[in-house]
Amino acid sequence: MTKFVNPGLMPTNRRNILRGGALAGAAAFAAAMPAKANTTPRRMPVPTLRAPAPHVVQVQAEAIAAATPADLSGLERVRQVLVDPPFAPIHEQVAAGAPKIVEIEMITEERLMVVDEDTGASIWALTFNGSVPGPLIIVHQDDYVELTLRNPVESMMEHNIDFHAATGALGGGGLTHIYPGEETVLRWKATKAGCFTYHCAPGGAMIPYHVCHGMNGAIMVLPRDGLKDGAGNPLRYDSIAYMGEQDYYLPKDANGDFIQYATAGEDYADSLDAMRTLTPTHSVFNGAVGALTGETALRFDVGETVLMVHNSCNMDSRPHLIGGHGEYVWETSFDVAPLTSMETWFVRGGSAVAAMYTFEQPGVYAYVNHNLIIAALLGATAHFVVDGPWDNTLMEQVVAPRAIET
Ligand SMILES: [Cu+2]
Repeated sequence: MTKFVNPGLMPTNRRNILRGGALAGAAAFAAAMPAKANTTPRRMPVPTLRAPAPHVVQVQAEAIAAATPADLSGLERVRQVLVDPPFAPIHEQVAAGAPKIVEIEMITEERLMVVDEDTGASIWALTFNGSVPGPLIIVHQDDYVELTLRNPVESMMEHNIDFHAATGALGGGGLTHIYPGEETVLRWKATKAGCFTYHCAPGGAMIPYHVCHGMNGAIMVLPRDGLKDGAGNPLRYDSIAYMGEQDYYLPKDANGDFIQYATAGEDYADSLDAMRTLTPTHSVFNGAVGALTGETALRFDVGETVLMVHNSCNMDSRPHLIGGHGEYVWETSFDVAPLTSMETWFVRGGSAVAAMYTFEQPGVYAYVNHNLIIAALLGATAHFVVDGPWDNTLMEQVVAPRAIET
């Protein structure tokens, strides 16, 4: 296997980056190393998206050094304990009191994950807190998010985080590059209300590589007075279903079998070749085929109102709830009136969307990407199992299937 980015699979660290005379950023690292490592001729050149030029970094550093210190001493601090998807952290739908500093912690964890049990497809996933997608964060508009980001010493790679909800420094990506064994703290003000994606963005080809290895998630920034319909009436939910749609590009060997790799990063060159096809081998909800079906399907009751938060960091998606609807859909921002009575809505690649629905019938609902090839063949299907009484006025099987009389 070609070991292009990480010859000998040495963990990336600040020391070996600097020894290569390169800027922080894995694309620059890759560019500094190929003569020794690239034992197999590459079919395509290394992509040209690069780390910022030194003078740009210097200008930003000088501006930050000259900035007036922010006095947030009067703000209350609260800690939000993040939880694994598809669940949401404990939160209030309407903010109590003044804006707060919301402290959160995330670990950049590199871990081997099974993508499809039927084929044995697996990936050394790059994750926030060990899950794909990363955990859902929930704050209110004008709160401050204060993230402690840690990269375990066992990691192979540099990581960072770009919050689409944040303003400046590449969404925080420019201020959060951490190597194995490092941590950083970033605070930013949530000025925009809506659902937003976040993702790792180390630089160059490493950006899609990390994103397509699972390193993305969503933050929901609620209006301080909660969600509203187009007439300004309050809208409240009983529960949240948080789903991340993840496209994977898993390399195959000459026999068409998925290749197993020994450690994170070993698949780098093969993955870039697979990604250049723009044809995912899998596109799944919450990390793996069937992660939200069967025993792990989401469960609700008739009359329950669920807010479906759908993150799609890389590919466009068109979610549809088979047997139900998007009663209220915020495709863009919570500042605008929600779309209503939607059959299928749209998630722009690189964003997260919220859709609200109150279940009226029991049974199984399939939440799918209504590119049905992606749903049925690549994996993007989740199941909602709903309990409660059946309403014959909404639907009734008047005649069960029977032979046609001749
Ligand atoms: Cu990363």
